[in-house]
Amino acid sequence: MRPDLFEAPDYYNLDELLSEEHKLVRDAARQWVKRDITPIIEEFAQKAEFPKQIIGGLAEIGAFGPYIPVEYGGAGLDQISYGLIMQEIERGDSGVRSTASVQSSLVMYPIFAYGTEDQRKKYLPKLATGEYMGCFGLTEPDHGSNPSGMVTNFKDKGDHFLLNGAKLWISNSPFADIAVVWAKNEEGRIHGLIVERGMEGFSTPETHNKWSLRASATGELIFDNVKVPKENLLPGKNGLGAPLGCLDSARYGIAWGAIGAAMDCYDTALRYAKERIQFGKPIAATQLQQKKLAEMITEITKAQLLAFRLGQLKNEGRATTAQISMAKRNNVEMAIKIAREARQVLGGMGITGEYSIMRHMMNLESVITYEGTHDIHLLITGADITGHNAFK
Ligand code: TGC
Ligand code: FAD
Repeated sequence: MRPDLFEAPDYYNLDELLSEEHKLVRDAARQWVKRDITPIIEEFAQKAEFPKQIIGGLAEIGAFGPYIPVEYGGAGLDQISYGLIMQEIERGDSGVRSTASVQSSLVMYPIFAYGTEDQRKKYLPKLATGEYMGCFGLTEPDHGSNPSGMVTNFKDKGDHFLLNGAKLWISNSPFADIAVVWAKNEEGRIHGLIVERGMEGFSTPETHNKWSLRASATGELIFDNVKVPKENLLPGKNGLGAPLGCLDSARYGIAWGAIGAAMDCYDTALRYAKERIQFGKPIAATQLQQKKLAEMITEITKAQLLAFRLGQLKNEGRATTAQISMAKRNNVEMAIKIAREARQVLGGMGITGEYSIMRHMMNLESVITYEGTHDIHLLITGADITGHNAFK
C-alpha cells in the first residue's frame, strides 16, 4: 500500500465547533491510524486475519470504553470524542472500528449500564486495556432483523443457569475472552448473560470466505448445555430493550465511523484526480470528475453536520433511537456511494490494494447490513414519523 498522505476534509470549518479535548483525542487517533493501521491493514485484509497486535494501541487511544467512567478504566470522554475516535479508526478500516465498537458499546456498555458493581469491577478495567476482549451475541441463524424471535434460552438449575442455542455473525467471537449473550428465560423474557471462554459446552467457530470486513474476525457462538454461574446474569435491565439500548450506542458510533471511510475515499480520489493526466490534462480538470468530487464533499459535509448535532443531543441524553437510526442509515449509505464513485475516479488502479478504496467499499457492504439493515433503519424512521409500525 502507498504512503498514507491523508488530509481530513473540513469544508465547513467544523473544527471550530470542537473543544481542545475533542481535537487532542481526534488527532491522537489520527496519528495512531497513520502509524499503526495503514502500513499493515491491506496485508491483514488480504489474508483475512484480524491484526491482534493493534489491541494495545486501540486501548491507548481510548477506543475501548471512551465514555465509560475513569473509575472503571474507561476514558471518561464525551460522546463527540467517542464519535471522533470511531471516525478516525474507520478512516483506517471498518473492521478495526468494528472491534472497537463491539468492545465499547456492546460489551462494556451493557456491563456498565445493566451489570452489578462486582461485574463492573471484575470486567470493565480489563476490557478497557484489552486484556479481555469481548463479543456480543444477539443475531441467530433464523433471527437477524427480528431478534425478539430468538430461540437461545437458559433454564434455572438452582445453583446455575443452563444455556443452549447458537448465535451467528458475531464480530470478535473467534478470539473473545467473554461474550455478552442475549437469551430467553423459561418465561420467554430476554436477559443478558456473561459467558466466558473455557466454560464447558461453549465454542466459537470462525466464519470464513467473507469478501467484506476481512480484517475483522467473525464467528458463531455455540452453547451446548453451558453451565453459567448465576452471578453472570446482568440484572439491571431485561426485555428486548436491553440489547437495543446497546445498539443505540454502537449505531451512533457507526454514524461517525462511516464519515471516516468516506473521507479516506474522497481524499484519495481527489489526490489521484489532480495527479492523473489523460488527454494532456489532469482528470481533475474534467467536468465529469469534478461532479463526482464536488458531490462527495457535499455529502461528507452534510454527514459531518448530522453526526455533530447528534453528538450534542447524545451528550445531553436527548438523542432518540429514531434520530440515531437516521444518522446511521444516511451516513453509511453516503459512505458506500462515495466509495463506489471514488473507485471509478481511480480507473483500473481503483481495484488494487495499492489504494484503500476497494477495501472500504467491500467493508461498507457489512456496515450497511449490521447493527440494523438499511431497510430496518428506514422502517424505524417510518414508524417514528407516522406512528405505524411496518415491521410486523
Ligand atoms: P419493538 O416492539 O419495537 O421493541 C421491543 C421493546 O424494546 C423497546 N425498545 C428499546 N428500548 C431501548 N432502546 C431502544 N433503542 C429500543 N427500541 C425499542 C421497546 O420500547 C419495547 O419495549 P417493551 O417494554 O414495550 O417491550 O421490537 P420489534 O420486535 O418490533 O423490533 C424492532 C426492531 C426491528 C427495530 C429491532 O428489533 C431492530 O432494531 N432490529 C435490527 C436488529 C439489529 O440491529 N441487530 C444488530 C445485532 S448486533 C450487530 O449487528 C453488531 S455488528 C458489530 C460491529 O461489528 O460493529
Ligand atoms: P435478515 O434479517 O434475514 O434480512 C434480510 C433482508 O430482509 C434484509 O435486506 C432486510 O433489510 C430485509 N428485511 C428484514 N425484515 C424486513 C421487514 N420487516 N421489512 C422489510 N425488509 C425486511 N450480530 C450480532 O449479534 N453481533 C455481532 O457482533 C454481529 N456482527 C456482524 C458482523 C458482520 C460482518 C455481519 C455481516 C453481521 C453481523 N451481525 C452481528 C449480524 C447483523 O446484525 C445481521 O446480519 C443484521 O441484523 C441482519 O440480519 P440478517 O443477516 O439475518 O438479515
